[in-house]
Amino acid sequence: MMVYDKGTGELQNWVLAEKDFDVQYIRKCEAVMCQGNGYMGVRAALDEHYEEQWRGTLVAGTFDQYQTEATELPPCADLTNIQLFMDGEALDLKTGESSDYWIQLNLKTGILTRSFVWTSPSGIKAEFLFERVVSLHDLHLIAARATIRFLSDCTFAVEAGIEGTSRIGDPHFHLVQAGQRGELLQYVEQTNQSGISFVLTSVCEMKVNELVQKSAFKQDEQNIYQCYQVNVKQGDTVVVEKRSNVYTTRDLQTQNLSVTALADYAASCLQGYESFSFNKIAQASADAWDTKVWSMKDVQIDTQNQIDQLALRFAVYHLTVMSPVHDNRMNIGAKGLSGMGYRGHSFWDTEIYMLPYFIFTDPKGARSLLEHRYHGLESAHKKAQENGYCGAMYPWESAWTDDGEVTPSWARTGLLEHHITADVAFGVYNYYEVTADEDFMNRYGYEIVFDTAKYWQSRVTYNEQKGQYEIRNVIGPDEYTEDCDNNAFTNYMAHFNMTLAMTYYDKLKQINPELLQKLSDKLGLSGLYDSWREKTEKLYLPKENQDGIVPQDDTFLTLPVIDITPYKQGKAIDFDLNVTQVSKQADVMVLFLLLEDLFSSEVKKKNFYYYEPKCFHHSSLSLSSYSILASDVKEQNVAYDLFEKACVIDMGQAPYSSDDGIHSASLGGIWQCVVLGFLGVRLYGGKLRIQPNLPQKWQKVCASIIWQGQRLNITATQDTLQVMNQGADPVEFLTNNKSHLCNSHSSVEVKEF
Ligand code: IFM
Repeated sequence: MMVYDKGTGELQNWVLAEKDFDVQYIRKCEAVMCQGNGYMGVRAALDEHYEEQWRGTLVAGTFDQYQTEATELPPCADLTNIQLFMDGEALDLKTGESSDYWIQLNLKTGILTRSFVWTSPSGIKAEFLFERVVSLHDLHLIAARATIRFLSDCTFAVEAGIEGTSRIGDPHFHLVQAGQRGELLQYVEQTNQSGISFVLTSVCEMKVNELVQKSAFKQDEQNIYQCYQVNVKQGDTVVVEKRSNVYTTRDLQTQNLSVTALADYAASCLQGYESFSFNKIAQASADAWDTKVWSMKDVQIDTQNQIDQLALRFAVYHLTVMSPVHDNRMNIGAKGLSGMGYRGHSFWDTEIYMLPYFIFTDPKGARSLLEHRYHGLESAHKKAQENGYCGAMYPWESAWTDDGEVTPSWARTGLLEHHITADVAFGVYNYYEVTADEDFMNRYGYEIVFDTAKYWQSRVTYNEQKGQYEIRNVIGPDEYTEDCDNNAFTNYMAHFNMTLAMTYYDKLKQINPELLQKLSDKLGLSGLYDSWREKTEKLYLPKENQDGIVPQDDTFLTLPVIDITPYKQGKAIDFDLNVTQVSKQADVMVLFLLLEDLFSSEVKKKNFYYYEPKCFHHSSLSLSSYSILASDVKEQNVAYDLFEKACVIDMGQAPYSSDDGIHSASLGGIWQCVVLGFLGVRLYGGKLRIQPNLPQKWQKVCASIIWQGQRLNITATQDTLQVMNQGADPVEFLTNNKSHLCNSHSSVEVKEF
């Protein structure tokens, strides 16, 4: 069973813990306690081996294709193993007797610890403490320490090294070389299809009562180890420290090095840490968590329900671990770097669910994610051409920038889920308005928006009878409704994309005609403006019907309605999801959130109560969207209830729910529920709006955001709002439809909203 918070005192609401060793939670723990730094994700696999484990270290961007399967992010050889033997018996918590078991992830420092007392089947007893850190200070570094205090005499042995055999998934690698390099172990392997070389280097040190021990080297076919064997007495303490690093030939900083030179470099970096104890490495990483993350991005909630605070920190922790924002050739996977689910691919999840967090807290990171989309334009052109369209049609699932569409062939989403192209353009708009980063727009943003708008004008089809343009044969966000016409979300977003292109076109004509000319020549924009105008004027945008309901698509509202309550309670689905008014996830709601001023509050509320009872929330993206919408229409209790449900998608009790990785979008969504929903921070008509709506159980929320380069500290209670501007320039914001000016280094208080 997951126990939520083990933290006390200053660490209260910082520690995610699991009591008892329970194999049915082993994989979920690996994912929810995954450590990392955006460069790599290291599942929290236990140091010793169990067949239930899915050990895995994933390095962002290192995709490979196995046979004809869709390309995926494969786990490299394992560096986390430390196997312990007492009188020849391997530490194995499934045997013997254990007590006082705890595994805990300290979100504040990023350190994973595990402690217990174990008595082997033959009666040897010891206390164990394992600690591990994946450094946020040096993105390539992993450090671990095992401390064993013996309560019996025995012969104690250790094997720790680099294992090619203990990982899951298809065979993606071949071994290039493995062996000793002075004191170090070094392992070089290469992906079979994409040819990426991984250089894994590791070193151990073992002390018995402070005395350093000598190790021996062992190798079997795909594994290399440092081994120790000593006789220990009751009361002795053994400390094993293991340091490892990971480099690949895809790394930006070392991309010009040959594999041999990279191996030399990796070895020298690890030797550079020779004088560094685990404590030093862990401290440097904890300091990085403090300066890069918590001192800037912690959202503090004064709540009757402490789990809310932990959930928020859990989300921010994972948003850090999962996001390769150090490299603009990479995007965030739907399971981050915490598991093999969705093969490491990126979806609309990035722009709609994770990007807002980066836009408001780490604009540089947000820019990197959008630059990744810029680098994907070639692939998007290819997809458009293959489908008979113009411009840039983004792949529904993407991996490496030039891999193109990587949705597995059995999934129809790759063929039909087209809204992602407009979602990317929306991401550009959102980023630009909040950051005012003109340099990004000049280099990348305008081009993305024009190119995607070029696609949409070729994608729409004219319905002679109705005298309107339509978008037929799509899957909208609700993936249970396959192949529909005029999905409201898709149509409105396509309209938004083309309108945005016209707005930017007009703007550039005035302020930067040279750039407009350059882009026009490059993209062939001539004549497109008229096409955008005609198509936006005549594109069918489904309006609310006489009951105030915006039809999700042309047929959804005509389908039979069924009560899905029994199915939500566990009844097996025994009807066709595609021809019933049921949805997998938020659809029309996302439209209301992104294009909020197109619909009245009354319409939003009616639609919320129409669609929510028909929604299974089978996608982890769904609950947060519904929660924010409920906040928007002032249904605070409902919003809070949905938020709480979103919080337990990964952190909750269900044993296998996150085995193949955490749910990235849901974690971005949790942050959004609080900051965009309850705190009411929004981009509204190009302005910053802050309209708090705290749940009853909350007394106060404090968050820090960056608006157009100025850092704002926002504090809201049930009836007051305080905005403190730490920046050098004044910031204007809207609350209660009134504009407030917050001068540099001063604060504004608003009462009664
Ligand atoms: O992008 C989502 C989609 O909306 C629902 N299925 C899972 C995908 C990845 O998270």
